[in-house]
Amino acid sequence: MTTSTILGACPHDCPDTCSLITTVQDGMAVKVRGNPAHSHTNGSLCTKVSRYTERVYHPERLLNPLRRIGPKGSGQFEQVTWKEALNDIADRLRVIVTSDGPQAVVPYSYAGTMGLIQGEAMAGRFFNRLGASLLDRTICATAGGDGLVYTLGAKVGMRVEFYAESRIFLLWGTNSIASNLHFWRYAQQAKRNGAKLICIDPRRTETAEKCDEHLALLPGTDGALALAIMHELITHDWLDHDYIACYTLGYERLKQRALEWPPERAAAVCGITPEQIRSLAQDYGATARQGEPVAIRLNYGMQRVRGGGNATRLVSCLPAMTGAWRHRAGGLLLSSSGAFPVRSAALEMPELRRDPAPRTINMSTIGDDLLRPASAQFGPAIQALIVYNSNPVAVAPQSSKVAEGFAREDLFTVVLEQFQTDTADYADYVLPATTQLEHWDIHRAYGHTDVLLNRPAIAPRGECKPNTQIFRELATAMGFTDSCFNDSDEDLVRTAYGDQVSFDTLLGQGFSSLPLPDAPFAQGGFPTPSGKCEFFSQRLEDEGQDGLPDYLPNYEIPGSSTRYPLAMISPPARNFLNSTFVNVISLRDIEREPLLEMHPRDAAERGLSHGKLVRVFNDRGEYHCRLEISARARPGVVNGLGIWWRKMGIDGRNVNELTSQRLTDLGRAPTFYDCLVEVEISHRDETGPATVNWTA
Ligand SMILES: Nc1nc2c(c(=O)[nH]1)N[C@H]1C(S)=C(S)[C@@H](COP(=O)(O)OP(=O)(O)OC[C@H]3O[C@@H](n4cnc5c(=O)[nH]c(N)nc54)[C@H](O)[C@@H]3O)O[C@H]1N2
Ligand SMILES: Nc1nc2c(c(=O)[nH]1)N[C@H]1C(S)=C(S)[C@@H](COP(=O)(O)OP(=O)(O)OC[C@H]3O[C@@H](n4cnc5c(=O)[nH]c(N)nc54)[C@H](O)[C@@H]3O)O[C@H]1N2
Ligand SMILES: [Mo]
Repeated sequence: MTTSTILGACPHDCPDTCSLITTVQDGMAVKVRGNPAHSHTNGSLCTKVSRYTERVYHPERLLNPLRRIGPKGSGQFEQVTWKEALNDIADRLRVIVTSDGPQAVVPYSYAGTMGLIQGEAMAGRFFNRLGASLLDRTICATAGGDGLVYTLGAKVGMRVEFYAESRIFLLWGTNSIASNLHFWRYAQQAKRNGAKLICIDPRRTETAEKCDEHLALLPGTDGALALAIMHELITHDWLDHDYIACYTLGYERLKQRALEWPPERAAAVCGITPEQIRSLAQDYGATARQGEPVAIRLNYGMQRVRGGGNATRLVSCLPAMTGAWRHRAGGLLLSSSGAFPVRSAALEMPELRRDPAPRTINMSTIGDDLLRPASAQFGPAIQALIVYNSNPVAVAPQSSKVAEGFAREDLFTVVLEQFQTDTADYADYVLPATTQLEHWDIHRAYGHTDVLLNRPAIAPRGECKPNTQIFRELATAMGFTDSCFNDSDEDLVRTAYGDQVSFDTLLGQGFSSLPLPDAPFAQGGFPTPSGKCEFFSQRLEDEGQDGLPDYLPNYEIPGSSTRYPLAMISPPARNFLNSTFVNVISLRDIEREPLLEMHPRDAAERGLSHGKLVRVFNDRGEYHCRLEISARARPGVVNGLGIWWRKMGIDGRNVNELTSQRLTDLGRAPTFYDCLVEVEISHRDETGPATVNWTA
């Protein structure tokens, strides 16, 4: 028996990007564990990824190319050879390019793997060479990301390890224990050192429970809360006047706006008490005024609403007002991804593109866009869709439209996948893709600042190929002879950072820390046009927007509708990663089945009892799931934890049946948590596919 260990990187869309050690015996991966030498991973993995081998050797892994034989969406396929599949796909694409132009072909991908190589490297080259439409990858983070860029200048912030030294610690729109587990260790260290932890989240999450305080505000009201905190900072003079004068822009104007937001006004909007706001502002402001470090961990949960970009701008003004940035344990972090010097153009080669100004399709409105006819404004109707690293039929908003679009008989759809997902069910061809244990990759992170290398631990299963190889072979089948399609995955891995990161270090220990200052903005130096923290943004003003950040109410304001009196949010279930892992039986057993959490008062008003099947509905659609009467839900807000595969839902649908395709103020992102619904008893019979014994 031969045993070896291989260093890798967790590929999943999570801030933690853990360093993995895979044990291989006689060519089989038998165990995946966290690397103790990597400080952020600290030798432990989440429940999901510690079961990674269950996913890799899952009996339902796709191992051969498949061609559709039944109606779209029916999931009926026959096995074909790679040669047949690739030649036929190339023929079909050529016909579409000839008749409608290359922009009728659309790539659709997100972060099924966060690897730079199996992500947009060879795929980018292929679509650039083809001249396909561009994809605006907005589904997760662009509202907050743009908010940050307009205020701080980039997606950068505090170093995560220094949170352990902060005194006041705000966990804002983040369920760290579920979705950023390795960060929670720093929060616990801070707490042991005497820090106060305050959670700002409509849901009483496992994280909120463990904090010293929890403000359960209404979804989409964070901007109002931030303005009221500013009001208190100003009226109590908990400000760092020197920092404001030297390193910020637009303070006087922002001050005028903030003074319009006394705690009473914000409390009425947020659905909390003025005392809660005063106390929060005092904890944050007075502690900062004493020269102690105060830190904010912001996460993407608070920017999935109409005003998500502006709310992010407002929150990210706070550390500059208080001078929190002076300390390495003070400031804010939403995402660290801007710190990584990735050579995207060298990977994706936009110069292969002949048309310099192609159209862009927004992935968040794929439902409407698939149903749009050709027009002068839109360009050609979408005729072909090539999906990889994503499961849009389950994860994109307003999924009835998405499924209707995917069901178009005249749409040619290719899906590169590891599993027969909801999206794969609609494919004309399903191409089997390797997992992280079977291919090379290199990573950046958004919750720390280390580069990670992933080496293949085992040979590809069955006939699976890495995404890169599939696009290489598709390029050959299309007759593209450019030499860039000959680059191996190892070549690409070395290209990603060039000589900015030592490859020997990566090969030796699996990771390499970026050389960064401890306190990046202690003396200003923000990567904005002015070099200052921009409370006022001339760039936004020039684009016709409000140069000052403001509170923008939701499209669907909680409590504003008598027909749909409940606001619904749909944050992640702890044991799934978006819609990934839903088919891993041991994890699904923990999450049981799709459910909706509701406050006891809202349940009583509707005569609903625990464990009943309910119908959740609005004008966009309906969805049936199990009711969980729970103290995790605040009055007026229901929580539909996601993201289940539709076909595992009780009625073959999931929570995105109810979400809308309306976009955020900045970043053109979806508004998943800006959604009103009503709930009533369901009269469906209870024998749906995912139904389990509720009392078990
Ligand atoms: N286990 C697990 N981990 C994950 C994921 C997963 O699906 N499962 N998803 C990954 C992905 S894709 C991402 S983008 C990251 C970040 O994942 P996100 O889920 O975006 O972020 P979280 O940080 O968990 O924040 C979600 C929290 O925000 C709260 N929230 C909802 N609306 C509001 C609001 O209006 N205001 C405030 N203040 N809070 C609100 C929710 O109740 C929830 O507790 O996590 C990643 N990690
Ligand atoms: N209602 C609601 N909807 C949401 C959210 C929410 O909070 N509420 N969250 C949103 C967010 S934050 C995000 S990021 C999106 C996530 O949406 P997606 O990025 O689509 O994420 P997943 O659902 O995990 O699907 C990723 C797919 O990629 C596949 N995959 C993984 N690795 C590889 C690979 O190497 N090659 C190939 N070919 N395939 C691979 C996996 O098998 C999986 O099916 O969902 C969004 N949708
Ligand atoms: Mo995400």
